[in-house]
Amino acid sequence: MALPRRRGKRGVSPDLCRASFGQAARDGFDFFGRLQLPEGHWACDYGGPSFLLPGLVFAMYLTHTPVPPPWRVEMVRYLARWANEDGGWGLHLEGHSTVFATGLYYVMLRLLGVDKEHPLAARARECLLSLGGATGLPQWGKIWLSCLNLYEWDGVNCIPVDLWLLPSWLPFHPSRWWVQCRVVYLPTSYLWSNRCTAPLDDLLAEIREEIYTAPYSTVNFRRHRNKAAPSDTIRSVSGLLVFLFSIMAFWCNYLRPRWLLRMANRRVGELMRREERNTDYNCLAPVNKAFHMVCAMYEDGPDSERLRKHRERLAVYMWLGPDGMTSGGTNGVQVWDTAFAVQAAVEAGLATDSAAREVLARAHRFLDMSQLREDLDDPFRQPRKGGWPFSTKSNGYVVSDCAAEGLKSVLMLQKECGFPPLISDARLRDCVDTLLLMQNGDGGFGSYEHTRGSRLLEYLNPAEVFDDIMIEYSYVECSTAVLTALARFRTHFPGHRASDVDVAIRRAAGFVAARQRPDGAWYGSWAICFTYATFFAMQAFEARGLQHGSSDEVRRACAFLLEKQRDDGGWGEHYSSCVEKRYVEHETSQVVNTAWAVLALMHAGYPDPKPVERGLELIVGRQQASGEWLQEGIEGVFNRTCMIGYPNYKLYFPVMALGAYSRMYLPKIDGMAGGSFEA
Ligand code: LAN
Repeated sequence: MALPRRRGKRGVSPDLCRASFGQAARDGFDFFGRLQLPEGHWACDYGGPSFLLPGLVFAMYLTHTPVPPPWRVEMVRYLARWANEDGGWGLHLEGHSTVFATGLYYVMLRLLGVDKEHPLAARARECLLSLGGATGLPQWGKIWLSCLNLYEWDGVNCIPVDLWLLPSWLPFHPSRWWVQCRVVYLPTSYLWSNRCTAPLDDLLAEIREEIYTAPYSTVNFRRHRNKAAPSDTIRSVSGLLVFLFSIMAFWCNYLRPRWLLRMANRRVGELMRREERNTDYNCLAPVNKAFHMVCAMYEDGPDSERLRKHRERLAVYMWLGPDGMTSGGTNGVQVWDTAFAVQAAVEAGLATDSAAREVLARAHRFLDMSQLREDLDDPFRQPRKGGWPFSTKSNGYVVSDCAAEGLKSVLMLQKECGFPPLISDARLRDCVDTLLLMQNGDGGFGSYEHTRGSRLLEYLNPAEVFDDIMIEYSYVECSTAVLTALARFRTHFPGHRASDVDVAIRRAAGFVAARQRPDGAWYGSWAICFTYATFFAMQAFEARGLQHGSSDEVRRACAFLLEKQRDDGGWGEHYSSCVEKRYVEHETSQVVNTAWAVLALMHAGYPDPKPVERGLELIVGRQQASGEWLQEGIEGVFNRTCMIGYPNYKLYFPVMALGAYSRMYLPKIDGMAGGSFEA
């Protein structure tokens, strides 16, 4: 539906805009509400990265866990749907073919019983060999293939279990690494140090001869330790690390006494069991889950209780969709999506609508149920009491912005929209206490923990395909989420740690301001890309009372966004923005980027409503009769290079943007001095 063109500074018919945007928001939320599950959250196809599913299938193969036949069919169908023209696969769904993805998927296909002459396998093999074969796998791929007896452990750089025996005050101790990295190197240190390798069966022997450009017995694996294929490499292993690897290898191979290895194995075993217990055998994410499963089999045997529990928890990662079956990046996006859905509905003024209230009441109950109510007896884990995780309570890891968005949503429901106080004030205060512990020295907030190590640790990053994975960093998105949650909390609880809260807000705002780029935008670490982060940053400025009229930074941000607005009124960012760290246009405008950009302008109080209205018109024009929006490009990212889908973003951010227009934005610009804007 196209709206009539508007004239004049504020256009001719704000009422018409107001009505049609309001209706579109209502229709959008009505559709989304129907997708809600009885527990109050939303299911989500959280696919995108290509190194997750193979790990789970390898773990099943290595632990003699049969893959149910319908899973096989659906996984193969998924791979067929997403193969590139050249027969290979990329690091993520939309990426160019890499050895990492093509090598792992090829082996996975073969283990699932696909014949090597099947066109899908034959083309993938051709692509893999044209990229140089499996010796070009990055370290994580080499680890998997070594477990499968398809590569030699000598060709994988050292991951000594001994690291976990070191005192934690050491500046490079694993407890100082980013938790996602730490939990991968915990089980892999066990696998590497104990050279865990499957017995060579007929199928594996065949695959050995299919994935290299030379016969297996002639490959010099050691020579390939420090290098991944050029198609895959985003950062090469540092000279310092190569040197350290050789010292560590000497230690592990010639000097380390057996008793020390046994002791370190025991320590790593304890830490692994602790992670399993604390996450109900889900583990933090599918990468460490798969490695843990293999370790459980080597440590406790194929019929152990531990392995049985792991097997039971495999399905939490599997997602069956129209394209087939894959693994999600986590066990879902439950809390995150639910929190934004609540905010979108409240922003759109739907909290008084009886149908929407039912949806919100269920969402509220889910948020109540998912709050983390107690800390863990684990010195490596960030205190979490009162916080929220990204997915479910059983995952159990607090994330700064998930806790913040959860807190904001509960404050909106309970304190502003008359929902019953399911969550006590004491529990809300706990959340704030936990958030305050997460602030970094630079004023910003990281993802799961506060930063514990130096940036110099990045020189020790052995993963060639990801950037910035060694430590927690402060992120603009997380910092803004926490800042705005604290600011909202402060209005309802002015007496709780007032000066701590004030100082935290001020420092976080300082961090966000300092991260503005010379072009006026902010770089987004968790979604694509500048529109996402700038949407957050504008909220940080708004929370401090800084708007277009009063802040140079805000004006520069608006100028950046306006410069990127396309002729059709929308914004469209390609995922290369994240990789290249500069704004790269998508071929077409994207509903999700458009929603973020107009939200940014609205939070900024941009005084001329025309660009906002043009963006919203594009969003309305793309809305289907059902009220939904269709899937466009992939939305999310992590570690700069790997994209990941957030398919619910297209369903609630447009609602938020459409709803914000008349509730938040028009009153704001109406109230501005003069209310006029000279273009
Ligand atoms: C996620 C998903 C959610 C995401 C947000 C909450 C959106 C973000 O604001 C903070 C970081 C967080 C929690 C996040 C961190 C990294 C994750 C867990 C992922 C992108 C999902 C998958 C990814 C994980 C790292 C995948 C495994 C790969 C490794 C390099 C270890």
